[in-house]
Amino acid sequence: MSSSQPFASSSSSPNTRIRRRSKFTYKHLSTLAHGATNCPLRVISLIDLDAFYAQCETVRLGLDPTKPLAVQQWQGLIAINYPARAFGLNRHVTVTEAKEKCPELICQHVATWKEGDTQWSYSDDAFAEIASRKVSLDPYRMQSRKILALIKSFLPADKQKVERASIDEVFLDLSAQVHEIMLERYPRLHGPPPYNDPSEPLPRPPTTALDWAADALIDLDAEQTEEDDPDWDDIAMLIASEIVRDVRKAVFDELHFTCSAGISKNKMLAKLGAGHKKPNNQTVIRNRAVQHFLNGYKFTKIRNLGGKLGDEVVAAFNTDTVAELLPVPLEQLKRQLGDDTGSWIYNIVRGEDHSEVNPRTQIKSMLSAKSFRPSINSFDVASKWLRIFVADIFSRLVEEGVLENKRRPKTINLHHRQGAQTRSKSAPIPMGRAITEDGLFELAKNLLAQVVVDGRAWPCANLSLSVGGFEEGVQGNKGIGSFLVRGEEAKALQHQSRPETPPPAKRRRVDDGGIAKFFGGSREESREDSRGSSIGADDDDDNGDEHATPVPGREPSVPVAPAEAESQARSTQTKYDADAWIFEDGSSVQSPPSAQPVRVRSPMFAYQPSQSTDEVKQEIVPEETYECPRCQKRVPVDEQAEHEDFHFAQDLQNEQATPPHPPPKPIPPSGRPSSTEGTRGSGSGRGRGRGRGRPPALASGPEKGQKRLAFG
Ligand code: TTP
Ligand code: CA
Ligand code: CA
Repeated sequence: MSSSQPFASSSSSPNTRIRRRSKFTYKHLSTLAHGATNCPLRVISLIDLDAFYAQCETVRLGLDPTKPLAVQQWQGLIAINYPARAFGLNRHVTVTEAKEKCPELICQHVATWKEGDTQWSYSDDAFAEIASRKVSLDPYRMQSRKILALIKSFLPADKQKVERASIDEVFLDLSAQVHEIMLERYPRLHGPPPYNDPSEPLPRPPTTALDWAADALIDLDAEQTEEDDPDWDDIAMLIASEIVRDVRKAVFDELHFTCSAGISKNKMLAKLGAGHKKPNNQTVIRNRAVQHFLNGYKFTKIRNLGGKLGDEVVAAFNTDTVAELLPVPLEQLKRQLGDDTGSWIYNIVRGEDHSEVNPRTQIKSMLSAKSFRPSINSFDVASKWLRIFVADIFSRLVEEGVLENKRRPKTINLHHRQGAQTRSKSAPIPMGRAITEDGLFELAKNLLAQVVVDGRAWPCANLSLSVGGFEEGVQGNKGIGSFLVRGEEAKALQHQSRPETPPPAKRRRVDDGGIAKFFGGSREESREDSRGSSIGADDDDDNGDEHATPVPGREPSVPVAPAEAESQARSTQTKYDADAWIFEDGSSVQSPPSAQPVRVRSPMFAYQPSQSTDEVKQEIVPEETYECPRCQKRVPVDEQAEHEDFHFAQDLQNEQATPPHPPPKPIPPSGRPSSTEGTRGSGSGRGRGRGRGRPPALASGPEKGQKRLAFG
């Protein structure tokens, strides 16, 4: 499909004689300078690292890059370098199968945190210790950041637009830089336009052959010929391809990574182009080659069409190819897919995509998780994992500038899975003081304590901790006052490392966003439910807004399982959507479904008075019980451990939520509690009656998960 045939210098071609004027105007040229998304001269590139994790390991270990290497995670392979791919290896083979096919294969296991560790490390035994270890992607993130920094340093500071699209991909909008170079090379373009009219066409470019060097050039559309003289869009692509070639060379020379790139008029085409010829190649899709290029594709390979939406379109039109979707009229697409989505698809299969390269893509949440096989059974063990999650998240927060107070998360969330039930607890991260690792750990333990207080915490099959609701640091106008921090808390700014949590009554007011985040948490929880077998994944994600430009008329696609699948690493592969992970779409977590009535749900999170002794008295005394020495209640023998955990949790909470401040007032059942109290959660619902000596249940209602069904 590609050829590197250069343009012929063809001033004598009949076509040229007819078309002496450029298709483009002075106005078009000036919009190029501003990177306007509707500029017909626009140039976008996607750079994607080849076999990224595998290259990271090769570089880290100083190995010969021509030797076959795969990155192992437990018994699966998650990245395979190109020399190994030559043996027919892919992500669907196990380590054993891979070694049979390629005996000299180097299998490097990913770095892991070991239970109780405060730092990840590489270990030869990691693959056998799935129960006590958790995968760390830090080494790859570190390389990713280095590469990104290098790319940015290579491009002119005032003309660059760089969007990190995933751990190993960046989009570049090269329009402004290309514009500058065009004016340097072709001073005639400086104008002014004839009659001072910007809608006048530009002069034709010189008819010299364009040197595409080693680029893979996509063949032109049927009605176009290479004999046609180039127009300014071809020149713009050529200049962009030179820039990208230089960037790739710098990445290789300085960091020893190879990458592939696509260069075209928009993000969608650039992304397809990057995957067109790998490894270590760049593919140029000129405007005159777009339809020819796209016709050969299944639309399910197009960005945003890899998942559910793509499946819907396939089902609706009984085809998965671009070529067969082209004849479908716009009206029919709209009728079957809705106006917005229909128009979007109509344009996409014609190569039209006006989404912006968004340099402000920022992390919205960070998550660290582990599935336990076998399940874990005590607060103690769970705390050790929380310690790891916190260390993991904290190191990412540091990278995010939390120490300098550049950005900080507002909430911390814990998801806990026991059998089929997942429970989530959430709390605000106190403002007005620095976020510390110890402080986060205390908050996390407190959330776990709330789960334990609810009862039925063990055995636990999955724990995940996340922080979210990032906002800019408290600076300038957005001062302390705007957070309603009281005097003594304001003073605490000077005692930045105090980890303890102020009691709810004096916490910063949590805005609607607080509750929204909490709802968000619920949705994330259901997202996990929908993951099926991939629930078992270790997870350690930074969620940004990869889908900054979601498909119109659609909820952003639900993120799919990230890299760290455990034993079923392979099963996640089928669910993987290159657009939707690492920087998965965060918005399903961020935006609450407006239909869900905050007011009705709030009482579930209400702070409960610590003693509601009436209810406790109603407990049923089962036969095999023991008397708890602390509360003199009779507890079923088989629940002794859980009951002790309950006291432990309660102590912990008391420790964290006692004076200097007085405890908050109980919320009257009919009253609408403040959202601060709400997020404090049902975990404080001590003293409720659930019988059999268990920690009593929330007087105001069932578990959050059950209640949610009523509105879901
Ligand atoms: P990709 O860019 O999809 O793949 P790749 O870089 O390994 O190979 P290619 O040359 O084809 O681009 O993913 C980037 C990294 O993400 C990859 O090196 C490992 C990780 N990853 C997973 O852990 N699980 C997956 O299912 C996929 C697809 C990638
Ligand atoms: Ca890649
Ligand atoms: Ca990639």
